[in-house]
Amino acid sequence: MKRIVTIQDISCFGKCSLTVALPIISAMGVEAAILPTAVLSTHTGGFKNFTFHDLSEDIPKIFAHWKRESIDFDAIYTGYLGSLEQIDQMKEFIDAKPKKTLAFVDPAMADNGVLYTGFTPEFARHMATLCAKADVIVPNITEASFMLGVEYKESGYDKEYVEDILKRLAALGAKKTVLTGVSFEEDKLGVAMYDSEKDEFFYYFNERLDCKFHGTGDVFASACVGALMNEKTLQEALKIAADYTVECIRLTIPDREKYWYGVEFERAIPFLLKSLDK
Ligand code: PXL
Repeated sequence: MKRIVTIQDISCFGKCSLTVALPIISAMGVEAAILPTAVLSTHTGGFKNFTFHDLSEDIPKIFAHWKRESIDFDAIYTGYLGSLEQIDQMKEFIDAKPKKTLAFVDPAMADNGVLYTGFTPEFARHMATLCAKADVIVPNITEASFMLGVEYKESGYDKEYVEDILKRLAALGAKKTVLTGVSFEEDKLGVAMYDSEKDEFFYYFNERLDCKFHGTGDVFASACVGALMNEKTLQEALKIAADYTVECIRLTIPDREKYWYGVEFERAIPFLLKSLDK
C-alpha cells in the first residue's frame, strides 16, 4: 500500500485541509499519515474570531522522531502552512527525503486575487522557495501571481499569459507546474500544466458551474495526489481531480448559500472511485 504524509492545518469545523485530505486519500486506497501545521477552531474563509494554535515548535521534533524510526513516505503533500518558519521546515524535510518520494506542494494561501486572512506578500514570496523544491506544484492563478510578482488577471487572458506563468514557476525549480482555475472561455474552467523536463504543456477543461465554494483547492489537490499514488500519470490525475471537484460542486449547488463552508465532497466519493477504476 502506498503511504503519503499530508502536512496542513486542522480546521476543526469547516471543510478544508486535513478534514478533506484524509478522507479523500484514504478512500482512494492510500495510507495518509498527517502532520498538522496549526489547529484552528474553523477555517478562515467565512468565520470570524477563530482560534489559531501554531504547531511550528512541534514539527522539528516530529520529523526527528520519524527519522529515528526510519519512517518514510511515497509522497509528501504540503498544503496550508501556518508560519514563515514552517516553510523552511518543509524545505528541510524535502531536502532530506529519499529520491523515490514525490514532493507535491499546494501553496494554499490565496484565491480570487487576494491572500487569505493572516498571510502577507512576504509569506507568498517565501512560499516560492518551497515550490522550487517540488516535483509537482498546484497553485491557482492568484497564488502564482503573488509568488512570482506578476499581474493577477481574473479573466480575459490568453494562452501566452498562462504559459508564461507556468514557465516562470518552472524556472523557480519545480519540475511539473500546474495552474488551477484557468479559463479562456466563459463556460469552461480547468487546469494547465507544464512539464519542464519534456518542455510540454497540457490542458484539461470542464464545464464552469456558476458557484464558487470554499476548500475546492484542497479537494482538487487531495484527489490529484491520490490518483498519482494509484499509478496514474499527472495528466490522468489532473483530469480525475478536476472532474471530481466539478462533481463535488454540482452536488453542493442546491446548498449554495453555504459557499463559504465547503463542498459535500463525501457524496462524490463513489464518483471519484469509479474514475479511478476502483
Ligand atoms: O482551503 C484552504 C484553507 C486551508 N486552511 C485554512 C483556511 C483555508 C482557506 O481559507 O482558512 C485554515
